[in-house]
Amino acid sequence: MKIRFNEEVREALKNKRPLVALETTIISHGMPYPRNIEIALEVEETIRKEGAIPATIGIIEGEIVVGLTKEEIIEFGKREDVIKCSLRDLAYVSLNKRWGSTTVAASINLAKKAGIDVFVTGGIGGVHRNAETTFDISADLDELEKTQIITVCAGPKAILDVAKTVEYLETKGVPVIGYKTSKLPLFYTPTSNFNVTHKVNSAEEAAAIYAHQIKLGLPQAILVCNPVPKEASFTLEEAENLIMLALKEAKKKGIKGKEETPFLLSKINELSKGRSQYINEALIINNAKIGARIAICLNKGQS
Ligand code: PSU
Ligand code: MN
Repeated sequence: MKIRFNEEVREALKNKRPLVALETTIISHGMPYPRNIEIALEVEETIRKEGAIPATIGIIEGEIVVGLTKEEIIEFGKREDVIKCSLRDLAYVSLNKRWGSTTVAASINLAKKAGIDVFVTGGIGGVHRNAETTFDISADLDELEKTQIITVCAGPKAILDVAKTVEYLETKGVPVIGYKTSKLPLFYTPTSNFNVTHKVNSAEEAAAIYAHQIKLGLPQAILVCNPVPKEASFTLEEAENLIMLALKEAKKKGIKGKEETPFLLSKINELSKGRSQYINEALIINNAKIGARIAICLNKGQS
């Protein structure tokens, strides 16, 4: 399979330096312009400052790219014809030479093929509310089952059915590791009433579990859940009120399938007058820091 790398990522792969993969759906469908661009670049800078190398993944005119250039990231943030690509969309978008942003599912698939062991995002997709009738379960979950990679997030998004998402991850054998917490963070909130599978107290510990997961021949990803900083978060009640309002709007407008997550995120942002975007920014930067530290620890262990 042909993957295009930028100079920085190619060098890092060659010299076995610590790499952190990043997705592009959060840029094209997760954050409003122009903050999407500013944050995507700041996330990359945060990773570099920690001493690791960022590799943002996307599809440009059909070409699979691991490690977008700064100009390409800006273009991803500006264009309105970028297709949100989960696994099922990759072949079509690639063959037809379109621009595609990769979700968690597509990004971890491509990151692993490129030889990267750490991936950072905001929140993963999961089992949607009312999945018992809609069957809407994000491909992110099944890909986490199949892809050995550390995925750092701020927990499943609270717009989901969290209880079902947690059960689904258990069925799939994906360990949900709390970073310095034994309670599951829910994206907008640093804590919840759900327990994580195990808690780690450091990046070293997270890297060690992953290394051991590989040694044991377990194919799954390790999901590291890093709570959003408390000073930039909603309370559980605030989040739930906003989510209920946004879900009602989505239902009224008949929004479903791949449009649901982007719609809810932008509606919640509108209803909260930009506060949810502020939270989203804080948590992704926070995840980038931890992801970079884990990548560095893993790299030390491997060399
Ligand atoms: N979390 C965010 N913003 C996002 C997403 C997650 O804060 O834009 C994206 C991710 O790319 C994730 C996708 O993989 O939403 C899930 O979409 P779906 O529920 O349609 O599988
Ligand atoms: Mn879906």
